[in-house]
Amino acid sequence: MNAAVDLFKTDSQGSRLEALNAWVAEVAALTQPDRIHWCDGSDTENAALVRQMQADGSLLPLNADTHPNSWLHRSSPSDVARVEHLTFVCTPQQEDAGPNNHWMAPAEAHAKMDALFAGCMRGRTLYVVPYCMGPIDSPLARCGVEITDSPYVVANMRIMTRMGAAALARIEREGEAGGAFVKGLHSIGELDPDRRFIMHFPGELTIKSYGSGYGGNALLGKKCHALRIASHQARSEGWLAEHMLIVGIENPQGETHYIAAAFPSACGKTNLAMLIPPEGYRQAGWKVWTIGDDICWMRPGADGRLYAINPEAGFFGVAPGTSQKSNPNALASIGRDTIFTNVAVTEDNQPWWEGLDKRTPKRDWQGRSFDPVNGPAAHPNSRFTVSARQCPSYSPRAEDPQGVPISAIVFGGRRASLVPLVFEARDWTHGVLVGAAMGSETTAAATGAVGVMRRDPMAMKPFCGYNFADYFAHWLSFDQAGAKLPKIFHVNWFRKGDDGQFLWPGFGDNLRVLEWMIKRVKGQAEAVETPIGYLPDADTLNLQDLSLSDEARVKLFWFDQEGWRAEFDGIGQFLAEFGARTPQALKDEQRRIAALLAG
Ligand code: GTP
Ligand code: SPV
Ligand code: MN
Repeated sequence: MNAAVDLFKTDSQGSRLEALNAWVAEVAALTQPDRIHWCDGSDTENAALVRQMQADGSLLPLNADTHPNSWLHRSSPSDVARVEHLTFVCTPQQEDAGPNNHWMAPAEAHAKMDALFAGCMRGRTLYVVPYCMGPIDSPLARCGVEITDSPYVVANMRIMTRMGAAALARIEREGEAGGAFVKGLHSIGELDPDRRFIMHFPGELTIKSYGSGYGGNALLGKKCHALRIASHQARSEGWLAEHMLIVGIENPQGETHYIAAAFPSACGKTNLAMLIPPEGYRQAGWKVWTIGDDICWMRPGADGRLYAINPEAGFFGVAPGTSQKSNPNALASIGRDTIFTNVAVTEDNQPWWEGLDKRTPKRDWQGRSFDPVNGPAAHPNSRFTVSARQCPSYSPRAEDPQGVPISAIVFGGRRASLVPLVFEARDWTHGVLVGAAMGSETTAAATGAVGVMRRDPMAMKPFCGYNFADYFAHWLSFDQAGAKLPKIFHVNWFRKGDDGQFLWPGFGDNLRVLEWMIKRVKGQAEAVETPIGYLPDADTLNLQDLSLSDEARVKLFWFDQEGWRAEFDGIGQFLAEFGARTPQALKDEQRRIAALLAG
């Protein structure tokens, strides 16, 4: 073992892999922890961590009768969401990060971060967290090691990834064969928003995150590795790392189609991934299988189709709005062995959030006695962390090392007006434009204003680790001879009527839209051709047993030429922001449709 590590009390022998030991030693020398703990992911280790967090108050036990082995964590009130303005992609050339990312030169970023990390773990334990994104035996999976001083992060990483001894063994095997693992260094620091940065060094497969303990800022396997670093790796290796759920739809004939869907944060991925079919569909024998709810890694298989895995092993889901009615599978998943972050609690110490039920909570997310003048009881970005295995609809195919074949890719956002319920892209190039042109109203998943419409290509605005123009080109490059690519669709569950209410019931009823897509994939449904793509005609989408208003029946299926003309001006301006790097094929596609709309 490396000599520098011996300066500290360690409770294991470290790794067989010299490169890993050397990195841990280097980080320990910088951060000066009192102890080093190599995580094995065992139940014993987790129980000890939980005991320790209970003792220091960072985990509060919830009602053990209703929610066995479940915990509440209250984060620092100024640390409740991803911080996009403090998130950087550090490439040697700024153009490689693109206008879609905040950029800092690597040397400057390292210097800034190393100054923050210097001595920051004094009095703390440094945890070495080996993890694998994807099934341990999958060729599509990739490994990383997160070093953190937060036991809460360790406990969450254990649920969200394949963490511990098996991951370490794969890292050692791959390392000895010359392969690399992603290095993520994290400290909660002082949880000071003025001393908080999330830095990515894609060329070095390195992440440095300081000053936050929350979600995507701190669980480095998730957005930092599986999207920002992985998107960069995927580009050079010929695959895609996407902010997408993966769901399997089994029809009454027993045939399952897998659909991958990209919606921005807090726009319905978890809900669609765990959908419960409407009554009539259930009786007819439709089933829904959850593969993943947030991230999808896909690559072309030998047969030309795209095969996808969920790199995660758990769900870090939005709590507010989750109810027996909206998402019974999520509710069934979180009845035990769950970590809740920033939810409220009831009189008898059960977790509670807005939209759960009619009870009045006793304490809000900050532990104050609940008073509506202080705002919602649960923070709008409060979350549950739970193993995917606890989800009743979790698909056995989620553990398939080869992944599942994707029949359709869906893009969508929150659009109160203009955008119809569903339309289909003409071909792959048009589909890439549909993804690139996505817009959505912002949500509480990131700090900043809520409800502001912004362009969020492929739901990757906060997560693409390189220039969007190159990313669009990478997407276009999959259209090759022999490729059997999925059809591409766009949906909008969030269209509002004149009264400001949603026109579409959403949730389980979204299956009606997925059924239409599958029929289109099989060449079995009619559609109306418009300049923006194919729309269902009102009788090919099954609206049986739905009480839709007349306004909904019109607006959900309406192509508003006038409105789309203005939208395409906006899309043209957006693509122009990426200058000469924007692929010509994408600009041509935008112009072709704009010309049709003008006619
Ligand atoms: P991230 O985990 O942040 O990436 O979010 P997500 O995309 O998984 O979003 P999620 O499924 O957690 O939904 C976020 C919010 O949207 C919740 O409050 C849901 O109740 C609401 N929502 C989800 N699906 C629908 C829908 O079909 N219609 C409507 N009206 N609301 C929905
Ligand atoms: C998102 O914001 O898209 C999330 C939550 O899934 S976080 O893990 O914080 O990124
Ligand atoms: Mn997400």
